[in-house]
Amino acid sequence: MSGESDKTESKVEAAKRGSRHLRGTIEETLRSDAAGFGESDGGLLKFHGIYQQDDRDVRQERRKAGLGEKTMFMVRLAIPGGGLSADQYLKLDELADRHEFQSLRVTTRQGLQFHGVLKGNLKETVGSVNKALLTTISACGDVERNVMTCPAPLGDRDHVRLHALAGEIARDLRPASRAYYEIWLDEEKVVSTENEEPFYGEQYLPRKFKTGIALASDNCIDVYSYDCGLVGITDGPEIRGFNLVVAGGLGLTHNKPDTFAALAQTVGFIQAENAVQAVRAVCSVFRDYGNRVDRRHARLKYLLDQWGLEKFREEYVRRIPFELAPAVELPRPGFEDHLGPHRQSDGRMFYGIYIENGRIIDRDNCRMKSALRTIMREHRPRIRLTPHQNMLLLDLTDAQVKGIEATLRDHGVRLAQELSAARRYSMACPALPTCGLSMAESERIMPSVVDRFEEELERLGLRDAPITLRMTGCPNGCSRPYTADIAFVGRRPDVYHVYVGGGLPGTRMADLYAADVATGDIVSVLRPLLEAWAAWGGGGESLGDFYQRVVARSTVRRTITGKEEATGALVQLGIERMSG
Ligand code: SRM
Repeated sequence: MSGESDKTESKVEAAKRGSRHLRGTIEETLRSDAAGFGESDGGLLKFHGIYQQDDRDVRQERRKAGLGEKTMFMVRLAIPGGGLSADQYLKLDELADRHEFQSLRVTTRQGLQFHGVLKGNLKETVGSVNKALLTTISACGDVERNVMTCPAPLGDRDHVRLHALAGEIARDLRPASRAYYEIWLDEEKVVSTENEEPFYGEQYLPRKFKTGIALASDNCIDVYSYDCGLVGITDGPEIRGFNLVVAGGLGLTHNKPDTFAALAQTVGFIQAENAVQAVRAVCSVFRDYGNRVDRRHARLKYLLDQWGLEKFREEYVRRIPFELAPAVELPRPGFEDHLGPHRQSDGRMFYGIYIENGRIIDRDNCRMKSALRTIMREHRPRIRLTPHQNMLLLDLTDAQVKGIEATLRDHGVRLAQELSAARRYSMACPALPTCGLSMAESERIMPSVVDRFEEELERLGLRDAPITLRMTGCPNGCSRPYTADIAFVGRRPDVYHVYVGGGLPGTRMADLYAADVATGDIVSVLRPLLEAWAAWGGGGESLGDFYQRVVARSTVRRTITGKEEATGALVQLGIERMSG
């Protein structure tokens, strides 16, 4: 299927092919005394929603003591559209206490993660997740990942349809192999594994494949960052159809210019009833033509780069039994984080809680985990996790909203509507100590970086000006840094590349603004730009828009009466050199 010869396929491809549809020797290793899994089973575990990691905080110390790594696991749930019930949440909350990190973490794709799961607890954890009618299957691995959609429960037909569709796509592209159920849920073993995966085949996809569904008016899911996106076009309360966008992706490798982040491109318009088939067909092009030799290039964006949009469209059209119409022209989308209190169209309320970097944990000054547990027990709301690592509670009365706010305050949790824009829109990936790819801190230092920005923005009168700050510990793009107004991307311990010029609507890539900046200099390196933004834009436009309009487009020298000082400041401070 890959179109590549066996001689050149990557090691991961060989491991998948020899795995009997994701079984490998996972079951044997689980039963053994081994601390962890070997390389090829480690790769297969990802399809089951499990990453083998080690505690990097103690890595050196253990090495010096002649000990091996402290092996532990991250377990990720795939939750289409981020929807779960209060009972399900309470079960997960309880499970989290059994693991080293005693936390739950909302991910940037509306999933949830446990960190610090020990090998001996893996089976019980996965089993308990399934008992709660949730799953970890295909949360990771070379398959369709968690399908995202706007979490807002406005009660309108269009939003209901989006959530139903996210579930349908997830089910349609879930691996068919029974391996997961045999290993984790003790189901009877199938007699023959031949032809067990009619869609994926024995090698699955060349790498991960991500899908998101947005409405044209609100890109809160960052739809242009994924392999496949459906942008909903409404006709009154109904979704008429979708613009199909393909081949976005944010991962790149420092100093390897042949790797890049890219926004998805628009292929055409499809009728709503064809949406599941439309996504499946995009996925099948990737399955059949994606790179299986070099995993660094194994994303749909590299295939599109090689083919061009026309060739992709021709191949795509050959695979679909429905019409691909010309795309509908769309204005720039809006962005809503949906936090705070909102009225649903059925008259009830929903309420968005800000969770700093998605980490649900009890700390001295903010007992988020206890607050949420209390709220779930008392109010039993439906839940939607958001693509910005936050949580919405649905179907509430006005009195319940008041009660929820009181509980949050009692536990030291700040309400979203009281936060600065900089904090409310910020995101960071987990990075150290769990992520094996991380080169620098992210989640652990982001709160203090935001503190410093808040001070600076307050000083400039920009406290509520629209700005999104994102941080990652490496260039893989997990908190979607390249679509942010400002992003810090880890290079090595305490050093980051600084990117500027994206924005919340998610339709633009940021530029590399300053390379190799020490953590301590992160604010000072941006101060001239922030000052110019305050003087020129007055914070009325987002920082990214200001940067694109004034700085990147080389309009620095444009003289606007009364703004010469700011112009001078920009030129003087070297911002001019970034133009063009
Ligand atoms: Fe990611 C790998 C965490 C969203 C691009 N990502 C990883 C791993 C699993 C590290 C590893 O492979 O060993 C990280 C685990 C850290 C930990 O300790 O938990 C990790 N990624 C995350 C999460 C948890 C970040 C977060 O702050 O929430 C997100 C989980 C989402 C989910 O529920 O599925 C997460 N990762 C993303 C996104 C953003 C998105 O999809 O919305 C991206 C950029 C979009 C894209 O895919 O292009 C992203 N993660 C990557 C990549 C780069 C892929 C590439 O094309 O090169 C890697 C590296 C890899 O896969 O080899 C990666």
